Amino acid sequence: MAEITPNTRLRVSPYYESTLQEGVKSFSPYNRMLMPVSYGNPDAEYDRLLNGVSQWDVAVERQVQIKGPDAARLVQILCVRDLSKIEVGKGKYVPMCDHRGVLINDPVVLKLADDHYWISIADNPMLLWARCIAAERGLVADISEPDVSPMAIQGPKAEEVVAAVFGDWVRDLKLFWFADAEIDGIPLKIQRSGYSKQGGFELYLMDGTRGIDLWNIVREAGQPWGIGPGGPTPAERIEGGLLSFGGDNDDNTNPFGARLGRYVSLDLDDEVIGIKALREAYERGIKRRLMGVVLDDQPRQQGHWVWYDVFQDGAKIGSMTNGVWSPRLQTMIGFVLVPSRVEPGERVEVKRFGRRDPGTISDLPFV
Ligand code: THG
Repeated sequence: MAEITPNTRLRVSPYYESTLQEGVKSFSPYNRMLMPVSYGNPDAEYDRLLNGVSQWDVAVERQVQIKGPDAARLVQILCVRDLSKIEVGKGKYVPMCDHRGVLINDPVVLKLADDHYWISIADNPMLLWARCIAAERGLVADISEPDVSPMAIQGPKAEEVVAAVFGDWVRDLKLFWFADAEIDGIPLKIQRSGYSKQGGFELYLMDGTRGIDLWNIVREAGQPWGIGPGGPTPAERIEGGLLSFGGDNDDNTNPFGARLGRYVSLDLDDEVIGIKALREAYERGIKRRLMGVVLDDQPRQQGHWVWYDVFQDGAKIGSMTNGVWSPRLQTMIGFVLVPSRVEPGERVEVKRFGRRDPGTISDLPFV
């Protein structure tokens, strides 16, 4: 097997050595970094996430820091969800669009101060985008990448572990609320967040030289609850209906089609990028949207990550954007991008491996 060489074009996470020690078996490229996605035992990793606690290197959730007199205005121009009422110490899940209203990111936005924000991004180069927009609009803000590397602690026992390390106060954090903390001189922010439906926290490490130390502290503290390594878990997030930006959308998908319509504020000022296009798209009606599909009687198969053609009554109507064995449904499931007229319960066929496998459209989430 050939190897990939991390370098300045493929940045290594501060937790990289720890993940190697834990026996990471598979990485996925994301924001020009490597995200650990498996440690070789997918069933154990899924089980820890659903029933225990799992420790994830998600430093690929890179931060775009926006600071300065026009910071709040710039962040709102970049995001199609109303952020005017967000308070310091809180965050929101927010779609970002281009001028056509096409989804170009779905970050968590954190407000650190009235003139200071972090945009915790999915896979797309939003630092360039933010700088470009700020310059073109003549806005005064410093836009940079701070030394910040999130680690996620996910699962029903995550709160026990994080409280054991940092104190019971973390239990009072509501979804996307965050606060400063320190352990062994390591500066960080703790937020109730994470890319799973099982609940948990993210520790935003603010000193990249201390990644291994932080990893070990959490690992040690988590022993009583059987903590172990993991990463964003396709089966769990697909069952739970979470969007994987870049995987489940294409260059024509708007937030409505990606099922993020509830995070769009259509009455925002026209200066917000994409909002005019979204108002028009909403008026016209949503052409295509993500739904679920449950395939009939399929044996457990390897997840597949190419888009497969979806047929109805012999005609191609859309694409299956992901597919995975569902431990909770005990069959193969996935998302499909199909015309909005297609309703739950309708029958379709998915062309995979040269066959057409029948399945039934389902609403999301699956569970
Ligand atoms: N954490 C942080 N940054 C991130 C992610 C993260 N950046 C990239 C990527 N993940 C962005 N995608 C998501 C997708 C879903 C959620 C968060 C980030 C999420 N959704 C909840 C849900 O759908 O149930 C809650 C959304 C709400 O209703 O407000 O949490 O994971 N730091």
